[in-house]
Amino acid sequence: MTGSPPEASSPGRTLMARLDELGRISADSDRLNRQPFTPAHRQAIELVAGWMRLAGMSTRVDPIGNLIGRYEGQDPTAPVLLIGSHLDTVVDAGRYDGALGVLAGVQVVAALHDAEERLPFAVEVVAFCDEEGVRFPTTFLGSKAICGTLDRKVLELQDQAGITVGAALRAFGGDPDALASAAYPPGSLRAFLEVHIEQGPVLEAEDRPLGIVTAIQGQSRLAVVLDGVAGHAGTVPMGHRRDALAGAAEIALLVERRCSATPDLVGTVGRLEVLPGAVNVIPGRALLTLDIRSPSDLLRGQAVAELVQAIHQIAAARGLGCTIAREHDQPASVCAPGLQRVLAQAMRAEGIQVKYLPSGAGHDTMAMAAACPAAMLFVRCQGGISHHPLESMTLPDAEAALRVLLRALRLLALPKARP
Ligand code: HGY
Ligand code: MN
Ligand code: MN
Repeated sequence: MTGSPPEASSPGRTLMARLDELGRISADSDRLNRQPFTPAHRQAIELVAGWMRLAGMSTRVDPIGNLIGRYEGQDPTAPVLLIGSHLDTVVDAGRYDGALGVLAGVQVVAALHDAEERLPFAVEVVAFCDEEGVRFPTTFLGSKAICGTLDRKVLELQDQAGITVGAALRAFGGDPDALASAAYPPGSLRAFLEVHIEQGPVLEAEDRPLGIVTAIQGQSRLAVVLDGVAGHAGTVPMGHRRDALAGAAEIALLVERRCSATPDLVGTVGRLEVLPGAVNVIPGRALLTLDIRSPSDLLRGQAVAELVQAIHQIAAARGLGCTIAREHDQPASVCAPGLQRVLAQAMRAEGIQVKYLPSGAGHDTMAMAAACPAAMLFVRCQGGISHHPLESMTLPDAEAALRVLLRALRLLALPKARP
């Protein structure tokens, strides 16, 4: 079992050292890639569970592969305060996205444990199995299961190897037939708090270590398949081609143009697959993904509808077959005002100027809002870089986040405190 690394001499140093250690658990030797229901996921669970037990928590893995540590409170029947974030990563990820929220939760429970302090309610720390939605075309598998909002149809979704969520989960040791038991009973969750790097430039630009998230923008994910005709790159005249990649390129530029022209709207074509993918063959098929986001669900809905229509028109004009699958829609989510006030009070008590900001990135907090008041504390990340190995944060900011989170827990423990 891994304890606090020897060089760690403070909660912040322990946190940073553990983030480094956890950040080395990956399916790939040359980059951080930790997908749900994989050996790397299992290894990460074992490492974090060991740290949870060191912090006086009991640990369990629920039917969908969430790791949950529980630190008992004075009243075992009181609604639980849940802290956490996700254990999965994107491909070639940074080591703070997700992991910070899990290990910050472990660290503040360790502080309570070291002080032999029991709050009126149990504190549970959760490491969600899948938030990024990189392996499977769906997101928030872990947090939706905990909220009881996970549609069983997702079990049929496949990864790029054709393995379904259900099969991968079963092979991982999870239980797709017991998903309902992963849900916390209504009213059993007092609140959910997530510490997360900002993944944007605002806090650094304003020289702020921390920020309270006001709202998280809504997101739509679509998968487009374009079917043309593969052919000889040398013999097929340009006017006779049905080039799937050329169609995809026109669509990618349309997404960029449409979203650049609209404030509060962002659009990304993140994945593009070209088949057969040979230098001298006209692409017969192109698969591309769209990620459209906005704080306004109306704006996002209008943009998606217009883009879908325009994509079909581009395909028709080029003689391409076209299918568009709506894979994911998550409405914008306002963070619980009461919890925002507690975080603000905690920041002031720690001598940190309060800063509010929206989140461009999606987070488990949006899913958790279905079950309880949910809020987020952002931590400055250098250059706003994320979903990239250069993702980074500083020791002082880690210390500040831990102090504010611990202070917030104690504020929530005060009589009459309501999130
Ligand atoms: O895509 C997102 O916004 C998050 O990092 N999953
Ligand atoms: Mn994240
Ligand atoms: Mn992410």
